[in-house]
Amino acid sequence: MARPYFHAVVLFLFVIVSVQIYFLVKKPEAFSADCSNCARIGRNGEDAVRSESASRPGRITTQARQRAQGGDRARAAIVILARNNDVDELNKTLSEFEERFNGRFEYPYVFLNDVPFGERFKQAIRQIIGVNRSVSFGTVPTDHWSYPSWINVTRADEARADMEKRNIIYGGSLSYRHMCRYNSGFFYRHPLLQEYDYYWRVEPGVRFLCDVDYDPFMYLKKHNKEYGFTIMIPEYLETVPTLWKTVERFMEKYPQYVHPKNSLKMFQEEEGEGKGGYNLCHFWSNFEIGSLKLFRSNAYSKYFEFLDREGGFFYERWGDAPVHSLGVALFLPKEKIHHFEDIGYLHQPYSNCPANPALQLRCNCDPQKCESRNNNCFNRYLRMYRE
Ligand SMILES: Nc1nc2c(ncn2[C@@H]2O[C@H](COP(=O)(O)OP(=O)(O)O)[C@@H](O)[C@H]2O)c(=O)[nH]1
Ligand SMILES: [Mg+2]
Repeated sequence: MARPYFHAVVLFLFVIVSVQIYFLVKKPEAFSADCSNCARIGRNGEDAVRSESASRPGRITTQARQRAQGGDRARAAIVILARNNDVDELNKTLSEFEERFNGRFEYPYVFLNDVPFGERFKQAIRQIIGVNRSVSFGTVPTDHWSYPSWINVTRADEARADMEKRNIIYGGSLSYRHMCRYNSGFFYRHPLLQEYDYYWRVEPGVRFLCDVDYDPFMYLKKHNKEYGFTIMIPEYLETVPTLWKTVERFMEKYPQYVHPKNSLKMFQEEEGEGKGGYNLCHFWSNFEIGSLKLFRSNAYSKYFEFLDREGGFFYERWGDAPVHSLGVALFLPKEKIHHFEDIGYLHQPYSNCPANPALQLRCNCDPQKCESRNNNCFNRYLRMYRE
């Protein structure tokens, strides 16, 4: 090769290599493939995350994100039963939930509805959580959200009219009853949930008041726990007058399903309270992080079937909270139930706020004004737990 040409080629190669080195060192994200979100997750994204997070309450740190995404993950989903017109409430709830937890862990979302979700809803959700995230939208099968054949519809109509007259909350609502029955015995059977082992129930409008910087699903898994709650409160007696008796009959008929170390005592009136019937306490099921194994078990299936045959979802107004709680109590020993004391949570009008300063992870709540403690139901749980 002639000398001038040789120099030109060497110079050309030098320039090419220098440019590549410059981009690799200074702008690594320019080389990562198919990454629309690089400012947040690229190697150089650390600064972007810090500066972005400095102005926002959730503060997703790079270390937290790496820890979250590098560690073991559970087969788990965030499950949200919602209506098409819940978009505004979901916007607030999910923005906070992403900020506080799921922006780091990126667990998939499953939205369920008794009617198909409209395009507007789906687009709004994708916009809130980001188009690169996993989200699915499912419709509830009609027979999971309608009267079963054995229900006397006239009797159900009369019961609703009567409860409405007595001003019982949601007493006159048929859709509320379908919702409670669905959450009690069907949500975990939805085809979109079949690939998961754990779920976190989230409702439109709820708030998450503290950062959650660890994976609660993995916590349950590692500690062999199956049901997690934040708040316990008493149920309205008028909505469940025969539920306890029905559960007692279930236990008589199917003693083989009741766990020998069950936790039922927690829900039973003590001396001085009554005659050993239901104390009306329940885990407030608008928040749940749990294993789907419990609900898919033969024991729970038989239990739900037994309750459903009685018709109390329609002739009374059995809520999914007492139904889940009594199921949990029947089939799980206390060691498998977990109080997520550290998860700051608000579903009007009650909240949970960690009292222990060590658990106050950038919380936006006041433990002094927190109803989840110092109520009879939670105290009952604590006493049982410590026994
Ligand atoms: N798709 C659908 N979701 C419902 C319906 N009724 C209630 N839900 C959902 O069921 C959950 C509980 O309902 P909510 O109105 O919050 O009841 P509350 O918490 O007992 O006052 C929420 O996730 C609602 O979005 C309904 O008719 N259709
Ligand atoms: Mg609610």
